[in-house]
Formats: sequence, C-alpha cells, structure tokens
Amino acid sequence: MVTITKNINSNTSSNKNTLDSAMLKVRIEHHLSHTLGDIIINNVIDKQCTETKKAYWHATSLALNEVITEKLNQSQLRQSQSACKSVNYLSLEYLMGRLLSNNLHNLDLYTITEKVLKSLGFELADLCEQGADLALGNGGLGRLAACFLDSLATLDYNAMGYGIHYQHGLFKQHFADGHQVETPDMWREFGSPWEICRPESTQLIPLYGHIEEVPQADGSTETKWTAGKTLKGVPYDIPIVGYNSSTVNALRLWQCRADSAFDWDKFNNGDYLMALEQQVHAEIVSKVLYPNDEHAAGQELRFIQQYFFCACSVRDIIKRYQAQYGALTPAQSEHFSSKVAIQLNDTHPTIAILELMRLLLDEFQFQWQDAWQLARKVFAYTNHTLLPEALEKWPVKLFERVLPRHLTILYRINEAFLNEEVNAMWPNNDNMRRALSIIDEGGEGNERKVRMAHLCVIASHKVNGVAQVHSDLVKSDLFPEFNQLWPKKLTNVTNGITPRRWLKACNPLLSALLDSEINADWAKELTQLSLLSNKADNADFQQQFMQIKHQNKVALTKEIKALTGITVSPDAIFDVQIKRLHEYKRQHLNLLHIIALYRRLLADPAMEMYPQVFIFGAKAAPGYKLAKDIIFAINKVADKINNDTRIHDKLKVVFLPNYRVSLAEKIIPAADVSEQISTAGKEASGTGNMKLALNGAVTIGTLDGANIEIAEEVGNDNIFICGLTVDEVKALDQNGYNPTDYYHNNEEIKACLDWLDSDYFTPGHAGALSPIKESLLAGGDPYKVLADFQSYSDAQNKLNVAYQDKKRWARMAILNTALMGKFNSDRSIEDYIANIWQLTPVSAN
Ligand code: GFP
Repeated sequence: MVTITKNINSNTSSNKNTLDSAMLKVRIEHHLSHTLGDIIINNVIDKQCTETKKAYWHATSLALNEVITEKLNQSQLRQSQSACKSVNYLSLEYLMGRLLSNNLHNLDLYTITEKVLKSLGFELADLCEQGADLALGNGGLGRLAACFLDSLATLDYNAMGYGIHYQHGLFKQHFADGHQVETPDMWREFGSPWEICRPESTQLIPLYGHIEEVPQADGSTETKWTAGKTLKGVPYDIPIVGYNSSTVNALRLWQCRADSAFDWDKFNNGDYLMALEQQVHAEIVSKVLYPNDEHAAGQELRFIQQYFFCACSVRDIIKRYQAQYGALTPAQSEHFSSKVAIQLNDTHPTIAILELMRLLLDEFQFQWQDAWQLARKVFAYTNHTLLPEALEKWPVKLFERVLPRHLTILYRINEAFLNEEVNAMWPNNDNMRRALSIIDEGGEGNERKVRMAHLCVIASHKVNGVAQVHSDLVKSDLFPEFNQLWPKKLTNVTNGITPRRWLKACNPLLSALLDSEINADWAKELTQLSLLSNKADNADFQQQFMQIKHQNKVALTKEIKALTGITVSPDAIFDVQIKRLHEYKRQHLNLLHIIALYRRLLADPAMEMYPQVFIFGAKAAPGYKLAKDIIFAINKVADKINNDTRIHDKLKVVFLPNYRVSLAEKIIPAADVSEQISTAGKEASGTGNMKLALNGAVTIGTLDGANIEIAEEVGNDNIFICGLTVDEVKALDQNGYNPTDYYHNNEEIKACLDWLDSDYFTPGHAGALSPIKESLLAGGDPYKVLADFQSYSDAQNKLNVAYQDKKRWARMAILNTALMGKFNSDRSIEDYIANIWQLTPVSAN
C-alpha cells in the first residue's frame, strides 16, 4: 500500500474525524441561518412540520459535506501525488438511494450527529427520511454500480464513477385501481446538498453533420468530420465516502446544456419560445432516465444520451491524465494504459470505445495500430444479461446520421477484426464472419444494426459475467466463438453488496447485536460473521436474533399500514419478492401460488397453514404491458384476499408502491423469506438475494445466478431450492415445451388460471386478468412458470412447516446472516482489481 503524507495535514486526511459535537452543532446552526437563511426566533419552531425537518436535514447534510469535501480534496491530492492507476466506471445507471445516513455511518459520525440533533429536538432517523432517493437507475445493474463505488472508496482505490445527471430519475409509482401510474421523480427540484458543480471541467460534444475525405500532401486521404451541432456537458460531482477509510472518491454526472443559453436576436424580436429552442433540445438529453424508445424519437434520444455521457467522460479522463502527466502522444500509449482503466457497465457505454479511438486518431494524431492497442488495454466490459432482447443493437442508419465519423471507425475495427483475427482462426469462413461481425446485416425487411456487445468483446481485454453460472453461460452459449478465439478473455466476477448500507445502516438492531458478538469490524471484514455459526443453536442467541427480526417486522407492519392501509400481523411469515418487474423474475409464479393457496383455504378453512404475508415491491418499465398487467393482477388478487374474512387472515398480500432503495432498506431487515424464483439461466446474478440473506431471510429459489453460490455457502439445509435447473430448462426447450400439458394435467393450475378469466377478482370486468393466462398458454410460457409451479408450491409447503419449528427456523436465519461473507462487494472489487484493473490502494495511514 502506498502511503503519502507529503503536503497533507495528516489530521484531516486520516480516517479519524476531528468533528466533535459542539463543532457539529455550530455548523448545523450556521448552515441553517447563513446558507439556508432560516430565522429561528426565540427557538419557536414547529419541530414536527415537514419543512422544518427538511431544513434541518439540509443543514446537517451541508455540515457533513464540509468534512466530506475536505476528505475528497485530500484524497485527490494523495492519489495524484502517488501517481496511482485509476479505474473509471462508466454506467448509465446509479441507484444511490439516500446519502445522509450512509455517509454518517461511513464517517463514523452517526452517533455524534444523533446526539446533537436530539439536543436540538430532532430524531436523526426521522431527518434522514427527508432526503430524496437518488434513483438514477432502474434495477440491479445500477445498484451494483453504487455498491462498487462504496467498496472502491472503502478499500482506498482511486476510482471515478461517470454517468448522467438526470433531471428526473426513475419514475415515481403509485397505483390507481390497481394499475401502475407513473409520475416524474423530482429528486433535486430545489437542488441537492450532495453535489458540487465543476464548471472548469465542462466539455463540448459534437454530433450530427457530415464527413468528407480530405486529400493529404502524401497522397493519402484523411476523414474530416464537420459536426452539425454541439452539446455542452457540465459535470456535477457527488462525493463517495469510503467506510472507515481515508478515501472519498467522486461520482461525476454530466448535465446536458446547449452551447449557448438562448438566441439573443430571436428573443429581442419577441420570438421567445424559438429563442429557447436550442436549450430545450439540449436539456432533453439529460432530462430522464430511460426515455421510452418504442418510437424513433425516443430511440434517437437514448442513443444520444449514451454518446453524450461517453464523450464527456472519455474527454474528461484524457484531460485528467494530461493534467497529471502532460501531453498524450503515441509514445505515451503504454504509460496511459498503465494509469487508466475504463470499465463498461453493460453495453450502454460502448460508444466510449469509438470516442476514444476518434480522439486519438483525429485530435491526438495517433496511428491506427497505436490507438487500437491502447484502447484494447484500457477497456473491459461487464455483461449483465443473456436475454437477447437486452443485448443492445443500434440501427446503422441512426449511427450514420448522428455519429458519421464514429461509424467509419467502427467499420474499420470490424474489417480488421474479420480479416485478420477471424480469418486466421477460421479461414474463408463466411458463416463465422457473419456470426461474429459487429454488424448484423439484417435482411428480409430487417435493417442493418450494430451489435454493441460484439464491439465490447472485441475491444476489451477482459469480459466478465456476474456470477459463476452466468459467466459459464456467457462462454458456452452467448459468446462461444469469442471464447474460442480468446480463451482467457472471458471471466467471472461474482457480484456483491456493500454491508455498510445493507446491514450496518439499514438494520441498526441487528448491527448492534453483531457488534456485541463479533470482535472485528465485520462491516469491512464480512467473513468474520461466520463466527456466528457457533451460536446458531444457542437458545439465548436465537431468542435475541429472532426478537430483532420481530421488532423489524413490527416497524414494517406500520409502514405497510401507512402506505397501503392493509393490516398485517408481525407474527406471520413475511415472504418478500422485491425486484424489477419482469417475466423472467416470475412474480406471476408467486401470484399463481398465492391464488392456489387461497383456493385451498376456501376449500378447507381449517387447513393447516402458518399465516403468511406475501410482500411485493416492483416497478414495471412504462412500455412493458405484460409487466403492468402482472402488477394489476397482484393488486386485484390482494384486494380480494385481504378482505375475505373466510380465510381468517391466514393469507395476506401487499404490494408496496414506489419500490426504491430507501423502501428496500425497510423491507429487507423485516423479511423472513426471500423469493428468488427466476427461470434457471435467466437471472445473471441477482443481488437482492444477497441483501435479504445477509439480514437473516431464508431463500426460496431456483438454481439460478448467485442463488447457486448462496446455496453453496449456507448449505442445502438452509435454503429452499425448487424448479428446473439450467440444463433441464434447455432440455425442455429442445424437446418442445408445451405449457398446455401442465394446464390439463394439473387440476390446480387449470383452476387457478381459469379463475383469472372470470370476474371474481375484478367484479364486473371478466377477463381483466386474462392476459396473464394468455401469456402462459397461448403465449407459450417462455419462462416456464407452469413447468416450475408444482416444485415451487411443494417448496413453499415445506417452508411453511419449517417456520413453525421456531428453533429450526432461527438456526436457518442465523446461518444465512453468518455465511454471507463472500458476497461483500469489497470481495468483488478485489476480484476486479486482481483480474482486470490491477490497481494499488492509496491511503493516508
Ligand atoms: C442485472 C441482472 C441481475 C444482476 C444485476 C447486476 O440486473 O441479475 O444481479 O444486473 O449485475 F439482471 P437488472 O439491472 O437487470 O435488474
């Protein structure tokens, strides 16, 4: 580890904070009056009113920021002085959640701040609720990026996250008569205390226009691009605070503006709207996350978003390199790649490859080979999905219009790859050329498209999947030829989660118990939790552990009541499925089983069953109709079941609206059961499975993604495995899967699906839930819901019986917490460092 002390005041750069309570109180009050301009006359304020709480939340965040910014500056200085290599993480998504509580925990200032605020008449936990979630992401991929940034800072690595400063994050969700309704998320309507605008790092980004071949003196030609438009990228840095470390890194988010604020002449002539036209067009680029790309305009917007953030980021990376090491020349190639790693989080940032090539060729006068070699050393790519529809392809025509110069570079990369590397391995093999080409030639009414994943694999020195089974499938099924070509390129890094947010901060009761039991900083050394295994059968410990679970369930019960009006008992089993709504994740398998349980209870009200509450949280992509139909169906079935007195509250169903990081933080500590029931081979890894198990929930799941590795860690006695394996799913597909066989052969499946056709759950609207049945029968049930139903239902029965044996369940829950050490995102990061990035940590200590 490199230790730098020169020029740095060691008091402020270490991981020990010098802030005491008196100083903190002064700073909070100072920000309240001087930054926010609040006048508190004779201490007469209503401390219960939301505006007051918001003001104190804001002032506390600003006070904390003074410590954070100082650490950020010290970290950057240290990193620069040590000349260490940095990783630049490019991601279109970051699901950061709220920052106050997490930052306080990471700085070890939570307890002090809690005391100070108490003396001012506030509960810190209550104030933390005032912050908006930074929901700049959609699902697992974005949350993974956030966990990775936390770990990189915790482990003292030099890292910069790059993304888009969306004006509106992922939509807010509420339900109207059971239907999902989306509204804009205004996370920074009145600004955010966490961001620092960096005007000095603004970038100008060209796009559109035309290219021409310009003859050179030596007889050759050079491609010249004259852009038709310029966008301005203004960066906002969000500090990323390491846990118990000396490092604060930054997440740099680009906001898009027009090159000039407005057209002065048009404005003067009274043409006000037209005067602002350019600005409006530019602002649209960073307006929302995931514009609906079902129409051409939305598709172009998303493409430009990708290019915009890649272009800003690559230019910034070069600028930072030059500021530290001087000019970037071909002679510096080796040096550059020894100082800079760029990780592509999925294919969304693929254009960064082309932009780096373009800059090196057109602006830094690199020869092709030098530029290409440099790019191949710098880039690495993480694949998060095998689903063909999620592997991005952009129309060649769109490329040609928006980025004509980049397309010529792409063609040259492809040509060299096919003629040299593919041809060397498979001489004159047109089939192989077609299969591996970056261009999908289309044909029969299909347009030509650019396969972004192929470009990523060709240009990267490493490509990783995110759990062992997924990485194996990437090699065997997704990119088998690439794997043949470069056997060492494809690798695995199993995902992880930060135990700071997902246990220490979100589950204070369990954290306190762990603190008293484990004589180590378990939030850093998560494998130390395995020491709890010895206590898994200890009656006192079981009692304490389950008492905490119960208290967390009581808290969630209140939240459920407040959000939905539904009363649930904390004594029931809390069975949780929280994740993006997608057919492959199979929320509808869960629903089908709930309907079956309901039916069994109606047929036999005395049926032996421990009360169970099924809790859902999920957003459906606005354009994904079946996902929305599934939400509607769950809500309608819930209405019926929750109000049916015949079943004596043995079964309840709750769909919590507006699922997001801060809501997950409340649900996860209270979960008894974690639903991880994706079709085997479809969920790349999953990370909710890790968070829930870490908090003592027992998994019911398929042998898919990281579930397999969780089962390996906790042992088969402490997990409920069900459903087809990857190979069985493949065999079923090969032999011809026919869901109607299951419908006709399983009386319960038939009855439940037919029930959906009636108006039982939607009085007066027969058929309102039929789309679910249709997707499972006429639609061919692509995700094998019916094939897995019986196995899942049997596992649920076993689980229900197991829960009634309190000792057995407590043991299982404890062992799940104890054996999650592997899934610390710090371990994932160390794997990336060792296999892909090769960084050295730099700390003040
Ligand atoms: C994707 C995959 C998950 C995986 C995450 C992070 O999540 O299996 O755990 O990426 O690697 F599907 P989504 O963004 O699709 O939710």
